[in-house]
Amino acid sequence: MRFARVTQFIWLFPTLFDAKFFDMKVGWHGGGRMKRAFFAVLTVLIGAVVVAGSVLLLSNAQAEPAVLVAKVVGTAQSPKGEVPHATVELSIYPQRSASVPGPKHGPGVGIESTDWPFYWPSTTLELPANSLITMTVLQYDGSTTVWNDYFAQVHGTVDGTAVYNGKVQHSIEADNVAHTFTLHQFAESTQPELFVSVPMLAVANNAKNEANGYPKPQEITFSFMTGDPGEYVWNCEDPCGNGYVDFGGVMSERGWMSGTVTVV
Ligand SMILES: [Cu+2]
Repeated sequence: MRFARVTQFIWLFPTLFDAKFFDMKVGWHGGGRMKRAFFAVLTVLIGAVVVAGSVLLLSNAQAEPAVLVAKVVGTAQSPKGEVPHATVELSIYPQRSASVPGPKHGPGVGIESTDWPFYWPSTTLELPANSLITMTVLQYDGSTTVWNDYFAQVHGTVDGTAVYNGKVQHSIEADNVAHTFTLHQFAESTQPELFVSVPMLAVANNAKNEANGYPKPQEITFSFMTGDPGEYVWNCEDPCGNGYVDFGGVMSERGWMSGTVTVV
């Protein structure tokens, strides 16, 4: 939309820069060569400003937190033998605070965005290929009942389980889900299929806040295997946004409840 606004004005430039039009309006009668040079420089300068402005507007609209690169910590035994082992640490906060500034953008989220939950410090993840990935999530938010019990179950991890505060489980109660980490994408011929979905256990809605302004978090750990390089997306499948059945707002916002996973 913003880009369209810029392009609406581009057609005006030939009229404005037409020498006759310019002479007529401001009565400038310099030498022909000088005039051509002047308009050539002016056109290039305005073109540069238009391009720079468009790039700025577009990149701002799609602004993303910095890429969070998984940390390779050694090797691990996996169903595929000994492979690199990498870890990723994320948190889920119910709202921003002085200690957790949260995402800086959010088109469509608006000024109310301070009260919306988000994954932190980034939703743009980069994982090593053909590796065992262990994700640890500190989850500080309360529950919003998941619409589909499937997303209260653990899918796609190494043994189909996740560890909740030290306890190994295949699922949690549907009304005790705060969010999900659901990694997916249609498999294309150039990349393997990768599907992982883990429900994030909710903090009790009456839990007291600690000194940092958040309640004691739930700790969720799970491991899965990556295959060859590929581009994937992930999102939360627990309705924590607004709009139609609460799947709007932050649910569809990268930097909040949606993101990308690049396997390299
Ligand atoms: Cu969510």
